Amino acid sequence: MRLFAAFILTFSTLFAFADTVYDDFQMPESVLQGNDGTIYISEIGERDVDGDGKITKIDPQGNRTTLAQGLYDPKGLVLFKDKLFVTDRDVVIEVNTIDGAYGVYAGTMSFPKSPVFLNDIDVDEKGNLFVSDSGDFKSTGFVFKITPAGEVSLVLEDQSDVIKAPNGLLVDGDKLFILDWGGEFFKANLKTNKVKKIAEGFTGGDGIAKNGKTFYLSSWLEGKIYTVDKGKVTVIKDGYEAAADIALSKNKDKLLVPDMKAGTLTIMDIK
Ligand SMILES: [Ca+2]
Ligand SMILES: [Ca+2]
Repeated sequence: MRLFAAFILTFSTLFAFADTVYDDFQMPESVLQGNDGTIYISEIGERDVDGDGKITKIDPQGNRTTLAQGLYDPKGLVLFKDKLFVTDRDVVIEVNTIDGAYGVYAGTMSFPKSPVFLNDIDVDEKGNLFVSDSGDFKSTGFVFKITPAGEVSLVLEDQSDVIKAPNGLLVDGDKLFILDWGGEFFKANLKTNKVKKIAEGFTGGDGIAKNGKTFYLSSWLEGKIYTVDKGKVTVIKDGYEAAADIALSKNKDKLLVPDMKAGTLTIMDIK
């Protein structure tokens, strides 16, 4: 597995357009890269099985280690001040990025509605976390906000007939971008609670990344990566088995794509 990654790394150095592929992950759902270059990956293990979920990290030299293990079905990841926040089924956990020690940050009982399928997570500049609950993946989803004091509330509650099964989240100031599993991509204003549909057709929508005005969206069901640029939708990559929650690299020149069914992490050149 290391040899394989090393070979692909060498290969991609020779041919700048080739992707770097790491394999042998157990249902990778989400990925991000910290400012020091470390890549973090959540691995579900077997779905609905407790204890086999973990967070793996790849250091800038390409060394792969387990940061935290014994989780349930970890999914969305976000870093805030060297703490890694992770959705894990019906709780949000906080992981120390140095030693991997973790604990529950927002427990099931602190949510105003019982969480069903906590999925993506993002953070604003003040440290407020936004967490999607995809519910039954049809119409029972919600978005929660968790303040730095640990208070959990529902956001956009009056838009629950519009936002049905939120998966990908991306917060940018007062704006919250939401990719719904049903395929719609929304921009919500967190001050006015107004929601606008930007684009649609991303059936099985999963992750959102943003670089300037360009959005990158993944479809888990279609195995595709899209860009949305001023409303123009383009497929930039196809053929994944299940493209999950994507992220931009720290230099914003690469897109990190976990393929949950293939068990791979692809680092794709987007320059
Ligand atoms: Ca599991
Ligand atoms: Ca997701």
